[in-house]
Amino acid sequence: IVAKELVDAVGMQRVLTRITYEIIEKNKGLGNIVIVGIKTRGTYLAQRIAKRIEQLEGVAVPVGELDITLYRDDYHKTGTDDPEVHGSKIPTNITGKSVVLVDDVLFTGRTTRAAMDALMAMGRPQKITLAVLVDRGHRELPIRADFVGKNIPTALNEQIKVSVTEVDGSDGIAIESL
Ligand code: 3GP
Ligand code: 5GP
Ligand code: MG
Repeated sequence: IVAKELVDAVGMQRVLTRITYEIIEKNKGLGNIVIVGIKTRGTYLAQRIAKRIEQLEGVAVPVGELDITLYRDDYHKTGTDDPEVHGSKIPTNITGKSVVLVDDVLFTGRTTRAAMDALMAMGRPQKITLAVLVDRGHRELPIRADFVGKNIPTALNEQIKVSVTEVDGSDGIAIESL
């Protein structure tokens, strides 16, 4: 496996700060917003965005999480199986809210679709938007992100490695070719 660092810790911090400003701009007043991270790393990114919003705007934003995993663990092949929602912790009723979904990597779009299904089953959000740290392309559904950290075109045999301090001990984005 050959790994190449694309974004270092400082760069990742900048990207998250930019996404946070974009979310603030698109959600005037922030009173209606709920941030929902997709486990595992999306959860930590969601918490950081919420913390940054609080630092910048003085507004405490509710943060929730969805646990979505692939039905089978052969996730390097695309288009084989669909992700399933295994659990969720959403701190508030999302009906009427502007939900910002947060994930580390957007690939086929199937995880996002499963996340939207789960949210819709819980209530009727006024709006759902999507923030991702990396868009690696290869969509298989008509899904796009509203807030994108980095567009990183990949080959199917490449993989994006997202590290977050909370799980991996450091922040960064790397690309690995298998
Ligand atoms: P995450 O839970 O923090 O997103 O799916 C388990 C981990 O494997 C994911 O961590 C993700 O980083 C990594 N991973 C790498 N490639 C893939 C992929 O194609 N699909 C999925 N679901 N996870 C992948
Ligand atoms: P999708 O459902 O859009 O195909 O894939 C999105 C989910 O799979 C995300 O939660 C993401 O963590 C994971 N994923 C897909 N491709 C990659 C990748 O190259 N790197 C990492 N880190 N995660 C990936
Ligand atoms: Mg993920």
